Amino acid sequence: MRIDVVSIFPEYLQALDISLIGKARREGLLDVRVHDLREHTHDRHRTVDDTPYGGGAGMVMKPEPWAAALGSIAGTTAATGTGTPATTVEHDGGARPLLLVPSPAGEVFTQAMAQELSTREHLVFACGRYEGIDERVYDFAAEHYEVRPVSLGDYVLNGGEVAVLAMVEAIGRLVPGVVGNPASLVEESHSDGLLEYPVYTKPASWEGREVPEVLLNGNHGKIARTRRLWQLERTAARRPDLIRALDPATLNRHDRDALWHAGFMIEDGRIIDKPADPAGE
Ligand code: 6GU
Repeated sequence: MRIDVVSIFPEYLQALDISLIGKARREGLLDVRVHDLREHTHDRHRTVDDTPYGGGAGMVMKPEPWAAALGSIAGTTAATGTGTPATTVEHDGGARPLLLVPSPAGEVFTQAMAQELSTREHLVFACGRYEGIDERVYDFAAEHYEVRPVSLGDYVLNGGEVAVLAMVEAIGRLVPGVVGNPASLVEESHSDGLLEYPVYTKPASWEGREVPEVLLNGNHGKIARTRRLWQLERTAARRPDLIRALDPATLNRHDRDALWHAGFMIEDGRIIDKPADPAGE
C-alpha cells in the first residue's frame, strides 16, 4: 500500500519511522512518503496561508500550493494558474487514489472505515492547519481523487498531523503482513462491534488481587462464554451506544440474558433501553 502525507510539519510524521509501522515500511509492506507543502510555494517566505475572504478569525490555506502538491502526487501536471487545464496522466493503479482530509468537520473515522481503507492501493492525506484549506481545493482534487473528509471524533486538534498518525496506524496494522499474528486482529475492541474483554497475565495472585478463577482451569468453552459476557457487560457500561447498534440476530440466548441484566431489551428487532422500573427497586 502506498500512503502519501502532505503537511507543513513533515517532522510530525517522523513517528511513522518507528514501531510496527516503521518496520512495515522497512520491509516494503507500506510505502509511506511524507511531503512538505512549502516545497510547492514559489515566494521568498514560502507562504501557505492568507486572510479569509468575508472576514473572520485566523488564516486560510492558499489553494495554489495544495493544487501543486496534490497534482504532483496524483501523477498529473498541476493547474498552472494561467487558465490552462490540468493535463491528466493516468494513475498507475487504474482506480483513483483516495484523498483523506483530516478535519473535525469530516465523517467519523471508525474501525470499519479502517478495514475498508486497508484494502486500497493508494491513500493520500492532506493535513490542514489554521482555519482550514480553501474550499476550491476539494473541488480541484475531485478531478484526480476520491475525496473524503474524516474526523477522529468530536473535539478539535490544531492540525491534521496527529489525526494522520492515528489513522495510518489504524489502517496500516490491518494491511496483511504488518501485524505478525493476524489472530490478534480478530479478538480486539470494535472488530465485532463490542469492546474487548479484560485480560490478565501472571502472577495469578498479585497485591491481594486474583485473576478470575474461570481463566485458570482450562475449560475453553466456559472461558469463551465468560469473555463474551464480560465484553457485553463492559460495552453496556462504557458504550451503550454500541449495544443499541448491535443486530439482535447476532445475539444468542446468553447474550440476550446478559443484556437484559445490563438494562437492555429487544423489541421489534431492535435493542432498546429497558424502561425504568416503576416500583423503583
Ligand atoms: Cl481528523 N483533524 C483536526 N484538525 N481536528 C480533529 C480531527 C481531525 N478529528 C477530531 N478533531
